[in-house]
Amino acid sequence: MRKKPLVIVTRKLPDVVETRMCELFDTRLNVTDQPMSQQELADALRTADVVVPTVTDRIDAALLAQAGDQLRLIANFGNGVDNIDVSAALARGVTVTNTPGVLTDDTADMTMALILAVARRLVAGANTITSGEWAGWSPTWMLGSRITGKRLGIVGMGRIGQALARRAKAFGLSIHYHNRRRVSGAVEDQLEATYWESLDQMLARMDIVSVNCPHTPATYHLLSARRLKLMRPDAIVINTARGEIIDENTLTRMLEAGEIAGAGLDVFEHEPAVSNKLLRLAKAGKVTLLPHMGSATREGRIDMGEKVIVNVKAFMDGHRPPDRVLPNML
Ligand code: 8YV
Repeated sequence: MRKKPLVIVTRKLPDVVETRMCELFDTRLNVTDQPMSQQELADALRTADVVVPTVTDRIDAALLAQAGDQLRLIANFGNGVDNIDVSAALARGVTVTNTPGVLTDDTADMTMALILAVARRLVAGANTITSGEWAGWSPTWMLGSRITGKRLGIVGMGRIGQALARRAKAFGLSIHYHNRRRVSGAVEDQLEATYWESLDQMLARMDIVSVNCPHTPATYHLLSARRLKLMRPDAIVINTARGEIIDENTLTRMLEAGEIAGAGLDVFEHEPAVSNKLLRLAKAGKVTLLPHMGSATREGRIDMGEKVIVNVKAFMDGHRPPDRVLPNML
């Protein structure tokens, strides 16, 4: 009988996913869920046929240079692959797959939740109750901003951007977007979305800006200091994509100075570190911060695991895995 492939999983996955993986493959799990050190990752790349990493594992070119010839597949548990130097992997003949599609709705829901949380001061309001500070209703207290009728600028109109647009449209926001490629007329019509070829021009006119593009070398600090300064002082910024897409230092300074009204951030430039300045802004009720939970639903994490299994199984059976990451996606 053919030997089962050795699959090393770097973090704890949902039980049903781990059980199925153990049935199908010679699987090494991480029962403690402690993130692997770079040394442990290097050992995994030297031993396994397949490595299943997550966003917390940095698999860069230097690490890949230490991989053994037996390594054939990196099946990322996650949609974004900025934790992996995909070009270096492909150059070594290692296939990379991800888990697109199954976390679209959950991430779009969380983006909408952050828009509402920031505009309507959800966390600050809830905190007045738990801190015992609430002395009763008043006509001019805890006022936020209405979102109905406001302009939402979506940076990145892929699956998640479009899912956000559908939700936001139902909330009465007008939909604007910037994307590398303009989406089809049918999609634009359905979403009643206005395309902005110039990101600069769009940013200058939006009430709410949401980042929904992948982090690639081309999108690193896409919302640079220069671009952030184009935004209106009463605008808010939402990011459920990757921290690196926004110049976080500049955003923080502008929030402190009142040059941007608020922010809802689920991701940070140096995760899991969050700067003291952002923490102070959160305490002051100017920003809502979440610990990278955009896709964190039980259902989503099982679906992501199933995608990983399908990719590994297809690859090991000699087929093309459905979610290969190709150079033109980077
Ligand atoms: C995941 C994500 O939690 O899939 C992604 O790109 O950002 C998250 O929703 C994480 O990446 C899992 O590795």
